[in-house]
Amino acid sequence: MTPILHHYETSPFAELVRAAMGLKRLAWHSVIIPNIMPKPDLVELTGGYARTPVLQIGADIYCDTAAILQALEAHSPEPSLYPAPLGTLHKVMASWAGGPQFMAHVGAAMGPMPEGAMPPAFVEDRKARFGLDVAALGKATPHLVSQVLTAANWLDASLADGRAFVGGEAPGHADLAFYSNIWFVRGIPFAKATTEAIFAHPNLAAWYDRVRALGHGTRSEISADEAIAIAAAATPAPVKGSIDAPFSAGQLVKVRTDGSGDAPVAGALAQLDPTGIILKRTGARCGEVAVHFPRLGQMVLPG
Ligand SMILES: N[C@@H](CCC(=O)N[C@@H](CS)C(=O)NCC(=O)O)C(=O)O
Repeated sequence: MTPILHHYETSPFAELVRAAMGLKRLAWHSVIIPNIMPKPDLVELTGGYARTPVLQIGADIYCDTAAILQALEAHSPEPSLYPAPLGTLHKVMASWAGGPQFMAHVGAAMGPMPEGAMPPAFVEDRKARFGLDVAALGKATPHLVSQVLTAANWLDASLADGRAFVGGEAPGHADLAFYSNIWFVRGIPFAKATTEAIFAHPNLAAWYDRVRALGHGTRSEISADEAIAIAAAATPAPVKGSIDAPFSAGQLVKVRTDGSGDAPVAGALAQLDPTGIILKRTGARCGEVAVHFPRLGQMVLPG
């Protein structure tokens, strides 16, 4: 079944997944979603999760890049996103890149934007959902740039022994996570000074070109309605994992991103173990779907 990515062009986490499609040389369908709320077609599939990106394989819906990359790895194991010798350590590095370093890169890139450069509706959305304070961001920018340049220095030093990628000769999840942060800064003209400071690191600059050369695989556009029809016609894949105590199979729970005001997703528990969370739920248009989350960073609440 062809993977479907629900995304928009300027999202760094979406770029991470597009690059994963390139690494695996996959053919995939693209559904463009709004970059602000509301997102009714996306929420029809997820049950509430509204971040970007979301992956769909038939009636299985994957929220968060951690769950998405794991799904792509299972869908198409070679070449691996977790090559030796780092293997699963790629996830550890990607969670740092996608956590504190993501905030630093986005802040460093957007902080220098003059007032009015961001559309008012975008500013309002990010204020309501993530507490964006444009004036405070402007003041924090020098600090955030220092965090970005520390990561750039570490990455450059890691590559100084001549390795092609973070873990050696083969690219993996960590490369994509570092790359997508830098890709975002590089795409904002107001952040030119920071971009130049990042790319002044020669090992990093050559590595960036190697990751970019992975491409995005073979992309073809479909509509949100078509994606929802594909979910309605499909059945969720069999669940392989187990359920950790004190929860039980079929129990109604809510899953919410830890530390966020994001809407929770309600459903019947089908899996809850260190490899991930799966809820079964039914949407009016998509029918029964299995919604997948990573275990790290998600809170599971009874009822
Ligand atoms: N931990 C999530 C983070 C996703 C995330 O925060 N994405 C940003 C865009 S890059 C987002 O959802 N912004 C709000 C939106 O797109 O509506 C992941 O790894 O996928």
